[in-house]
Amino acid sequence: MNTKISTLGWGFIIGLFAFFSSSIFSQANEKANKGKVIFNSKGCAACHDFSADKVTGPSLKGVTQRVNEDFLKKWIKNPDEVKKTDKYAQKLDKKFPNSNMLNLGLSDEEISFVIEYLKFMDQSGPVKQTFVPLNKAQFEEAKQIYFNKCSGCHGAKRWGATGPSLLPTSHIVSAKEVPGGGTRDKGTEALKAIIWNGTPAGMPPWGKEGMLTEREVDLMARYVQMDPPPIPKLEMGEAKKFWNLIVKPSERPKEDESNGAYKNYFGVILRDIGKVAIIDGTTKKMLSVVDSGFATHILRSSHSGRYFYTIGRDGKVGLIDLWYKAPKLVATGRTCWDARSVDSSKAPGFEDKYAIVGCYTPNQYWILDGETLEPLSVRSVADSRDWATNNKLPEVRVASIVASENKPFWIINLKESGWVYLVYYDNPRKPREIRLKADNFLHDGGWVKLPDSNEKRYFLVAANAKNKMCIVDTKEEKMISCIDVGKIPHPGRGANIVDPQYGPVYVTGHIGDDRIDFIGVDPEKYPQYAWKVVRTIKVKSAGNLFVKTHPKSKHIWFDMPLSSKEEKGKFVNGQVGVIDITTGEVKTYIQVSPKRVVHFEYDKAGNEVWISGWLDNKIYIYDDKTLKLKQVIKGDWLKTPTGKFNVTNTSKDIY
Ligand code: DHE
Repeated sequence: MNTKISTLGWGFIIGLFAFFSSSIFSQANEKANKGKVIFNSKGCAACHDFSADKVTGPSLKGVTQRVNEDFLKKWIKNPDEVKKTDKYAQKLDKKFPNSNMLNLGLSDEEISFVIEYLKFMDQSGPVKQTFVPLNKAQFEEAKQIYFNKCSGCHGAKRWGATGPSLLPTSHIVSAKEVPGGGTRDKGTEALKAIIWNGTPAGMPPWGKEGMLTEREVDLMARYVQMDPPPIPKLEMGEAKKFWNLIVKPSERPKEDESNGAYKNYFGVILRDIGKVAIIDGTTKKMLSVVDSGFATHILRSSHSGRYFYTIGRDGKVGLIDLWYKAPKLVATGRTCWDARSVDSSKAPGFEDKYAIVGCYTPNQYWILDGETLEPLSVRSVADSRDWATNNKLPEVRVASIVASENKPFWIINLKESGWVYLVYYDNPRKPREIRLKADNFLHDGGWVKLPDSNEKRYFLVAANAKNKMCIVDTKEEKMISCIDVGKIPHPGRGANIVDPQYGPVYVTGHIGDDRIDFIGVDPEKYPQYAWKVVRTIKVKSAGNLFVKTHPKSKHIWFDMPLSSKEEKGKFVNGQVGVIDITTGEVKTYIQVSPKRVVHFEYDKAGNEVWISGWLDNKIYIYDDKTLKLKQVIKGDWLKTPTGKFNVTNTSKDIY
């Protein structure tokens, strides 16, 4: 037999080999490509890349050579299970305390694609990311989008807070405290995927949900790889120019024209049009719509309930007088470029007298006259150093503020530095501060209300990126402790109930965890449970923002607006859950809307629960007893409702 192979024959064999190997290669490539899509879209890229370790997670460069494939499969499939026994996994957990490897619910096939991608990345050379910088006009546009949508979580200077740092290169201010950084290492494609799809840790799916277009996502992915712009000052002279007293107190109604109806009014934020609607909670009629600043954030009531204070994300503050038949804006001002909090003075002798505005930027707070909004004094908090390390910080924002009903002070919570200040306002032009150490990234919180007392003594605030709740004793003016809860606690103002087993508890949900935690809050009658998580209820999804109850109710309502979980191709963020206080279990889930719903408020009597259809421009009113839908409020004026504030519940801190 002639074993000689002709040149033509060799050519054929080589061709055949090339065909098979290229098709094997392209199959592998195809799998790796699918893996890349999963890696970017399911949130892996939020914590990992292929350059250096991040504070959020290890570099994955060389991972398929460091650990075997079997481990990788099990680890990606169910990290919590692996962590129970595997020493390597436990070591990883300790090394990266700012993040938990999450169970992303991937199928075996999806996991195999991700591993193919990891192998592919291991075989390729060092990753060099490049990006196309924005031109001036694009930069300005992106700067505005960043301010509108991103800076709250990631910081005006992009050093990170609730969300990771978005600086072009890694920066660590105080060891673990500022996670992430190094957007240039991540690269445009991974950043676009994260912005588009969101992450399981609570970043909303901005693109997928239609809140940013594809073009805007691309702009943002490139913007965060460029250096952040500087932030200008806003001082007394300028604030005085912004101040506008529309109706002097002496020219306002001498008597309540609503005949007491205002006590059941709701102030509803119409977020995207920068307005607030006042709705009569009894007749459900809209009474007026007033301007209130860009993406208005919250409302607070004065102690008497006569006035609503509004605060816009652009730092515009407003005063609405509810004694008018059609409630009216009577004063406005602007004291910050960026703000989230406002409150009124509530101590005896100071009712309705002063207001405070906390700024995100510049890092300061203002005391204003409560009936005119005239700026009285401003105090910088930029010098507040890290509570633990005493390091100077690039940014210190004023987060939540609450007013004491006993003593003339507000509690203000400094986000980045982790300090709580009790700001005495009895001398408002020279406020006195008592400073208490808590923990970093203080955000929202509320009062503890014990069933048999009207005294509000303890205040709980979330140190959200530290996964803690911190407890302030305002009587003793001291910090009790900061306790571990689930990932990224977000109580809103929280919920106070009496648990059948553990006595009085304060309830918080979590942005980054599918759990609702109950914290024991009665050190006198239930000392064994005080300041401990006594009950954890597993819920359908992470991404909770608000919980709510009422002293008359047997229910706690919780939403999931930041959930990126899908059921049958639909987000669950249109659902809310209801916990039965008597059993400590989830009683039911209610599909309120096909689209995202957020925030609850009870009416004055505690019979109805109002829920905002954020994206479908409706307010859904449920009967709290039967859990049945009672009424839907809609109208041309009702656009993107978010927070809702009942006058009685807000002025008296009932939650
Ligand atoms: Fe809020 C409360 C900050 C995003 C709706 N929010 C608060 C408080 C702070 C805060 C500090 C507590 C104020 C207080 O008690 O004095 N919120 C931030 C952010 O930094 C963040 C994470 C991002 C941002 O860019 O602003 C943010 N908040 C949101 C939203 O996306 C929400 C759902 C709708 C919106 O406004 O865009 C939203 N936040 C609210 C509401 C409250 C709130 C309704 C008041 C809850 C209450 O019942 O009192």
